[in-house]
Amino acid sequence: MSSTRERIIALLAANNESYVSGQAISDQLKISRTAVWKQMKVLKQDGYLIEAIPNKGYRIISTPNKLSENTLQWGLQTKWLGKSINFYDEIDSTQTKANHLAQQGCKHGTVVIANSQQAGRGRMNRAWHSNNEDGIWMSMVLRPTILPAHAPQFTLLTGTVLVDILSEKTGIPIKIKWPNDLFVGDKKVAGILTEMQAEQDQIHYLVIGIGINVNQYTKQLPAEIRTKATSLREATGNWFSKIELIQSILYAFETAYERHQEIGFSEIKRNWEKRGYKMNQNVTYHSGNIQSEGIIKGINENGALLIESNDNEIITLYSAEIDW
Ligand code: BT5
Repeated sequence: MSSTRERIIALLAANNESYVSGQAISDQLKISRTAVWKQMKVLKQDGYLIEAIPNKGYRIISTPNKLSENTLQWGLQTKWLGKSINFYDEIDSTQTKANHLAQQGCKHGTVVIANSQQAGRGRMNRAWHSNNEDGIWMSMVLRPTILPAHAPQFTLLTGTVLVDILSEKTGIPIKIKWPNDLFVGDKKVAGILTEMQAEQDQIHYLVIGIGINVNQYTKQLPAEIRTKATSLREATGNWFSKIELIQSILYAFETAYERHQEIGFSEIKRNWEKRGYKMNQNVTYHSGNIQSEGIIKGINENGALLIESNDNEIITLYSAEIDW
């Protein structure tokens, strides 16, 4: 269930250029006129430029998607994650910036967020299309005390957190395609990029990058990914507040991270396996030059994918091409 604030923003944003009367807001959201007025005041304090004309109503002048350090901090319920937010209107890549900050010794829980990225990247230097203000592009610096071999656990943890928040906010089923893609149906809606600096038995820092297509339409995406990608808006027809989403993700991530520190990986494994794309289904995979078939059974604590081969053997895949 979304908050009153979120519903007011959604209502005003849906009406775009036209005014929505205080009475209409009060009726639709089932809150008093005074409550509407109070919410508007808070929204203005929160950086929204709202025009209020007597006998006409309210409309948002400045883009409701506009993020800032203030709008992100306001209402953020975390203890340590995002207490330091580095916000950029435009940046090459939040991931690159977060790596630099981490090298300079920034605190555990530092977050870098940008409205748009000119050089967003995925794994193996693949491009991540994010030169627009309609998605969430953010990176988190973490300094966990676990073995470097277990770092992929955080990619899996992030996947489960994102699936839970995005499913709750959108009401649509979302799955995690191993290791780091979020899928709505057969289309990618978000990606996760985990990078780290470590020695043999110690992690100096992890940077977890999250990219989510939120309010763009597929036709705004480059031709090469248009048929393979989707956004929350495309999938639901609804506009979403990026601020609310980011705050929910940060809070849920912090909670899941602390739980992981406390009880380890077993719960994440179970959660992930419930949300895994094509779990218990047959897939073809290529490892080196060899092509085989098997059933996806789950993941292990190193983040590897477990596949049951035709002769009932469990195969552990760390990196393999899978014909999804
Ligand atoms: C990923 O890589 O999916 C990780 C994406 C991480 C992006 C975040 S945004 C914040 C932070 N800063 C950064 O610079 N990066 C992180 P990978 O699994 O390698 O997938 C890359 C592939 O996804 C590309 O080759 C395209 O096929 C596809 N792709 C690119 N942009 C996309 C988009 N906006 N939506 C859906 N698919 C996309």
